[in-house]
Amino acid sequence: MKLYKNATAALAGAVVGLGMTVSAIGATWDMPTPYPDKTFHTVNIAAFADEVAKATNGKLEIKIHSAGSLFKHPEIKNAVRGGQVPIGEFFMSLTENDWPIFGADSQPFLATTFDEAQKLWEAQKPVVTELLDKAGMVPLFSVTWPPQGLYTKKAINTVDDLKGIKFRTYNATLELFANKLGAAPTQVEVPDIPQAFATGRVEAMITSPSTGVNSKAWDFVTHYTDIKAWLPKNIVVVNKRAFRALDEETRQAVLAAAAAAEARGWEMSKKETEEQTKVLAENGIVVVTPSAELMDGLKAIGASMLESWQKTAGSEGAAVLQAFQAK
Ligand code: PCA
Repeated sequence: MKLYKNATAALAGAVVGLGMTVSAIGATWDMPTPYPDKTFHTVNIAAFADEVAKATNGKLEIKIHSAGSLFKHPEIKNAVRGGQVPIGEFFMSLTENDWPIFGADSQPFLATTFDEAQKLWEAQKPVVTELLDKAGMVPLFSVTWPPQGLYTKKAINTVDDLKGIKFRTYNATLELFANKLGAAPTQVEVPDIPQAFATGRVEAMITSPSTGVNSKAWDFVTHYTDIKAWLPKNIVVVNKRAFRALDEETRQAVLAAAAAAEARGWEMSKKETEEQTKVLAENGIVVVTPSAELMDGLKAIGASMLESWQKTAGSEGAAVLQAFQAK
């Protein structure tokens, strides 16, 4: 049960399912997110929540529960879908087993620059919106992570150097990639990365400079190879019924704050790329430009994976790829 902000609200208040409190004064939305507070995505969402509160004069408050503290990351999508919480954030490609289109941004070497990532998002957006709509959700905004690089305990010159290594993964596509490399994949959520390395469950990972810095990667790896493999995104979605329950003015305020958050988030991500790569180097990690041989090997695997993804993603996948390539 919630604590009301004041007695008036308590008298007029009603709890409308877990995670949403409504009163004469306004509503409070509980928002689960998967990543720790210092993550730039979480910082951006905090700014979004502030903006919504200001624009609505406190009529809609969004209370962030970061780092999987309210719902574990893999449960967030269904928590929003089922109305247990009105709003939430998740890693888009985590849902790719249900919705292959959500995994387009994690296909190795399909979109490897911010510009391409933006075009891919524009191509995905109509299909993503439709799929979410059918599931009773509305997308609010999506922000990319910086390009994904390779963290290891030794120099990696060819794909063969990755054989047999215990590899931290975060979605089905990365798991497949690791398997194709001959590495041994294990799924680990971001808050658990340091411990997974410390206990030897994993020895290498592919992730952004941001997540490398947030997890203090210098404590457990020595090399960062800047392979710019893909730019995966997070998405913030809202439950359709909860959204419709807002008055028109509040809805418009949420949409305006969401548009601002998307633009701001992409800029933050660009800035992070350079700044956080520098922080890795400052803390003693050897930042490496990948060899042509390594990149050829990785890209060959990526090409075969894209082929099988196209089969799984069917006509929707073809439409997204076509729209992406047309841009
Ligand atoms: N950090 C998140 C997703 C992609 C990224 O850069 C992670 O490592 O799980």
